[in-house]
Amino acid sequence: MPVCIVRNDITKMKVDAVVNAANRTLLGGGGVDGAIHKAAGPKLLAECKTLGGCETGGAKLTRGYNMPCRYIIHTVGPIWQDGEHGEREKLASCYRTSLQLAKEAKCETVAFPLISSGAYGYPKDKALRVAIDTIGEFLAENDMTVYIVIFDKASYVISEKLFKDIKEYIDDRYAYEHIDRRTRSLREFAGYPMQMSADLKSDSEPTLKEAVEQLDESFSEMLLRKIDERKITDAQCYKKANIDRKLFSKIRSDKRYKPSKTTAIAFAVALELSLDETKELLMKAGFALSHSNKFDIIIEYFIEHGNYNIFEINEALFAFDQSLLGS
Ligand code: AR6
Repeated sequence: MPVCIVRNDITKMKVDAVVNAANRTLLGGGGVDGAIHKAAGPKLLAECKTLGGCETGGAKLTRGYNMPCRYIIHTVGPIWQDGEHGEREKLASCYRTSLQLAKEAKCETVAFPLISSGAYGYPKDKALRVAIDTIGEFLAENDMTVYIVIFDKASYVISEKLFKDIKEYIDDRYAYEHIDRRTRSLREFAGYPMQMSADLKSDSEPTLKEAVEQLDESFSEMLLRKIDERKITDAQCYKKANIDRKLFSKIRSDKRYKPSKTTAIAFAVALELSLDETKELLMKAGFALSHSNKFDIIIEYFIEHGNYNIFEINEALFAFDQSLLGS
């Protein structure tokens, strides 16, 4: 997946380059910086001493030494004051400069910590937004897999308001599901045939017969048709879906390709499908959206709110400990 948020210790990441949240001296410190120097060993400090420091928003590259990565990219984030002192631009520059260095060093995989969000005090939700937006802009033009590594046990990094909104949405839908289950047992008891979809409230859901008829068009065919209808290019679609090019080519060339559920939803989001169209596309891949799991309800929340920003959706999924969208 081109951008992936993971919970891990960054010193354990097996990637081409790990980014370090350093200070202007580049001579080590606490937090991630301390952990990276400890894991890489004393030769890292020896190389850092030759670099002559680094300005805020800049980045410098060293070898990885005892770390599992080939390179360490040391970047210096801004110290948060009040958000009115150019903090955002300086932080975005850290991501841009580091990614540029990684590209020049021919790295295919890079892992970032949430720069500035520890000792430098940048609010975590805002820091994550800058990371995701800036990495997203870079990936629109470049092929690379970028991990954002979150270390803390803190349950969420999205804004409290969004977290609360989604939580309420989930709670409401879970309640519906209980009614649904009751309705379903009553229907079964009364001898009504079961429908294919998990959501029995809507009369517009296809019957089994209709569903079988819809098998005529496969997932891959429907996807390609929708791309044409939306008048977007393949690349615009798979990039917006956070899917890598190789996987997209596989889907394009294999009419009967069976994607994972997260991949199928990622395409629905990239194509900005309505909820009904999303369900249709999912059905072609053998999946449904149900109210009995949080993942599905979160997806529904974003589609219902017309928010098709896959990175924002992934932030929310991450905050609720769910699988992320993409390949
Ligand atoms: N893996 C991933 N993330 C981590 C790890 C780890 N092993 N350890 C901490 N974090 P910080 P800054 C998270 O303070 O705010 C240093 O002393 C942490 O929870 O490391 O840019 C430097 O020398 C937080 O979310 O970096 C500078 O003086 C994020 O990494 C100063 O701190 C960044 O926290 C830089 O401050």
